[in-house]
Amino acid sequence: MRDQFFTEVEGPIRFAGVDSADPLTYAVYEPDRVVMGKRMEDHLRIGACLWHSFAWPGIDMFGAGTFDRPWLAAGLDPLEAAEMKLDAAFEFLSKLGVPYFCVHDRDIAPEGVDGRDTRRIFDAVMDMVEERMASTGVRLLWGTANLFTHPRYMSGGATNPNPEVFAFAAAQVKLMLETTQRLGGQNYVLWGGREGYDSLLNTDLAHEDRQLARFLTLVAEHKHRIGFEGALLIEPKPHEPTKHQYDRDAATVHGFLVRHGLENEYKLNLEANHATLSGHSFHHEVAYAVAHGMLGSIDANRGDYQNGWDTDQFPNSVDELSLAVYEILRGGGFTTGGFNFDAKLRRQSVSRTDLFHAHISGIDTLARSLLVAADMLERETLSKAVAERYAGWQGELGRSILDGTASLADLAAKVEAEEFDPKPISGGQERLEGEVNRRIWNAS
Ligand code: XLS
Ligand code: NI
Ligand code: NI
Repeated sequence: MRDQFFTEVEGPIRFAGVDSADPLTYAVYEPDRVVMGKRMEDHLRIGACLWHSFAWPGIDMFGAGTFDRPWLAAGLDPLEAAEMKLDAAFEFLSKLGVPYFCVHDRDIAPEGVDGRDTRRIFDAVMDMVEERMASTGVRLLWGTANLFTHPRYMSGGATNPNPEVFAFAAAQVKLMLETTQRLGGQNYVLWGGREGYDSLLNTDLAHEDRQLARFLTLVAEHKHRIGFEGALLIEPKPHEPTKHQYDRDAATVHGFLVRHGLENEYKLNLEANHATLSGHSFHHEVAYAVAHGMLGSIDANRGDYQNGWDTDQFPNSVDELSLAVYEILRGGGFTTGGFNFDAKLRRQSVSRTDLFHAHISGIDTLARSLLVAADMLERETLSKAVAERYAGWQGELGRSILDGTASLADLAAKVEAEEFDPKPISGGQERLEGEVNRRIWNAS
């Protein structure tokens, strides 16, 4: 493995505290620091993604690639380009000092001239990945298949009107699921970027619903057949690239899974920017998943308050992330999941070293949010107030309602007999907002 693409950075990046003048150090992230009985690294389980940082040249709808990424140059032999890309990626990951990475099949193994050639490239590339994982110790948080870039998928993979495309997508997922297992991946993710529609005028909604359910059932069956021990995760997003995507948000995906008897087969991979695109806060999406036992993993990033698309910026707000991390901790923390930086540089951040600055700042934001979340949990900043607010449900009336013994008529009779006259009690939102802020300002 060559070690030559990030020569400005010595690595591995070390913790040096908030007062360090060196931006290529961690200000808060200390992998071995113990927080609530667990190492920071084991709480956060940080990973970097290979798509935005290594497979995207900095193009946008109006302009050419701006980044200095020699492995993406035109005219290279696909295997030579793949090898360079993997060398760069694994040099970056080990210098950054994070335990995991995430990848789509097509980020590193492009399609060849025909099916056989595609398979030849794929096998050779995955051997290279395996070697680099072994030599660096970096592990796979999750693998996934790209079912959205190639024109064959323009009308969807699982929800394509053509069953041959469904079969093609199934074959691609089968191979990538098996490869994720071979590489020791902790999860397998399905993001349905084109599982949706652009126009209802040409779409059979009920048919596509059945197709998607069948696809997810087949994937779950195959997981059990091969004995993959990781978790299957679905990543919600409301739209982009299609106008409407079936996996809109956590609650929609959860409802779909329940409707098709798949709720024990899949969990959720929640992305901050997808939450805000769907009109929710990221805190809401995480809280929903935790409340229903559906939390799998997180794609860490952020949107832009002025733009209505998936800008995938690096997270920088402790105020927003602390509450999401709080929910994760409250739910017992990650099992197979972690924080994957599904985030990309701005197109003007052309230096390769910018990749380090972006990840370091995002990782420190997460680490700081972890400290705040742990502090809130230990001090019962929110849990006490919430428990008090619902305390009535511990009494006889509350229990009789929830265990189903009280009928509507029983309740009506009780209201009359006992002359119920419940008085409004303050929800105390501003007080709690102030208390959360105190933890954000003071946690250490
Ligand atoms: C795109 C998604 C994608 C998934 C993996 O918006 O975030 O990157 O995480 O396919
Ligand atoms: Ni994502
Ligand atoms: Ni995204």
